[in-house]
Amino acid sequence: MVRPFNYTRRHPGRLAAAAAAAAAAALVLGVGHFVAVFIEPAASPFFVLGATVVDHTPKWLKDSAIRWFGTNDKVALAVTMAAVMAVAAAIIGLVARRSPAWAAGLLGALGLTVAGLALTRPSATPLFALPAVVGSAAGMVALCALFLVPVDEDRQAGPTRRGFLLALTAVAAGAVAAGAAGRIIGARLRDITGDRAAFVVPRVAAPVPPVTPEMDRVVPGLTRFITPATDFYRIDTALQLPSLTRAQWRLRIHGMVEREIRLDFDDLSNRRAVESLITLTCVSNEVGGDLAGTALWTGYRLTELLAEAGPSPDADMILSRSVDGFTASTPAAAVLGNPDALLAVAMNGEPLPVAHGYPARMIVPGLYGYVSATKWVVDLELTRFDRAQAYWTQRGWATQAPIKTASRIDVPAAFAHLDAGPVTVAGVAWAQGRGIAAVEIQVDEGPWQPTTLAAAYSLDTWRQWTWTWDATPGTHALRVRAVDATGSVQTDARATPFPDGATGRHSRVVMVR
Ligand SMILES: Nc1nc2c(c(=O)[nH]1)N[C@H]1C(S)=C(S)[C@@H](COP(=O)(O)O)O[C@H]1N2
Ligand SMILES: [Mo]
Repeated sequence: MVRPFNYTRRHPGRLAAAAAAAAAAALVLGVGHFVAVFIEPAASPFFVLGATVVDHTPKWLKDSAIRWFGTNDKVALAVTMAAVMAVAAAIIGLVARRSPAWAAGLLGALGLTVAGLALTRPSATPLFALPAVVGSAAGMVALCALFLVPVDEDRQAGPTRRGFLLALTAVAAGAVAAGAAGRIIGARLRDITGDRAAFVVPRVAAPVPPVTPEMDRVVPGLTRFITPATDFYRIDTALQLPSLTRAQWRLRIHGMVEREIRLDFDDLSNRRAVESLITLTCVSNEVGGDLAGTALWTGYRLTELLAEAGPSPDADMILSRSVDGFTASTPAAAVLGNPDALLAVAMNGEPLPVAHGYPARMIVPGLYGYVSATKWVVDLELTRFDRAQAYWTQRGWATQAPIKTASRIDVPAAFAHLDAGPVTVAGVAWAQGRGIAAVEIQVDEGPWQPTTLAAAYSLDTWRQWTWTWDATPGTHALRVRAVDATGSVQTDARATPFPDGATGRHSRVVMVR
């Protein structure tokens, strides 16, 4: 007997079919991740999908993600993606029970879509499509192998449950092995810890004044004046941290300039290094939130670097770009007139941590990070606000984004149980560029009372405040407000972070017995 097609279909249950399709989909990602190691990590289908989601997440959702998950918004993304993939796999699995060919076609189409998305990534080359293409081919083969069994005419061997389980295990194991191999090899190929460790932070001719104990009170629970790099908040769109060695790094300054210039890291070391102490703040910070930190930044004055290129007076924006495609639009005036605006290479005396921009980032006092603090910066373009937009401003966030006056209660903790009598209430307040003149506190609906301010370091840094409260039994609300050095009282009008920073007064409820 001659059969036109000497394969027969397996008929796994619905759940088993979904599991098989999930394994095939995992193989697409695993093999794709492996192939991407030899091209560029950003080309991994895994990161392509994640980055596409991140780039298209509406602003309200991005904000909620930060609110709900804090800096763990990337974990939230991974969980969401896994859920979406599980649904897609279930659909493919159900199709495969009827037609393995159609299911393979569906998987292939999804794979090609990812390949197409890969080509739209900011740093994409044509090779970026390859990981998804190779991964999908592997996934399609696996899917067919899971749902079709060759028929052995002589031995009359048909599909068995055991055979299916073996195939399923093999595909899943293959997916994990390929992904893990990709991770390990990738980590080896792109390990920059050595490069970072070998970097000697440049010495500055004129160190900034030291932080004195009057500026940095030590009170349990109160934020210290300088934020250690390990505690410093991290916000960025990077799913995979860029790994850029100093030797690979270049900075191009171009656009509306007299002469385009390109600097490498050695060029920097011939220039004068300076330092400044600056409180950096994220626009996504909620009232009372902790997306702010103060560090000593060492680097090179942006005014001096830009002067070498000769910026046109018509340029009102500096569009900075990171190696992973993130962009920020900084008002040129905020940089050109400010000697503390830096191309920073060190944080608190150490090379920048990779998560904070190694080997170089921007720091501009007084502006929220999304318009000023590009990490892994490789490109500065002098341009105009009527010609260009940046990552977040394209998504509706404000183009002018000076940091708003804010104050926060660090201690006591929310809903703390306290004993009646003297209680230390303390926190920090900031109004970069203006400075903090006073911080006041209100208990329930009582009068606003002055707190004791720690000594000011500069207008661009936050200030600690402390207050001793004679707590009386009952449930009380403590509320804080700051007055900036221009005399403006921090508003109690509630505003969301979108589009230019949250406002409102931080309050905490405590129980006194
Ligand atoms: N390359 C890059 N730089 C970036 C971002 C980013 O997503 N990518 N986010 C910006 C934002 S929104 C903020 S608040 C600061 C945070 O800097 P940090 O992570 O060092 O605290 O980095 C800015 N620089
Ligand atoms: Mo931010």
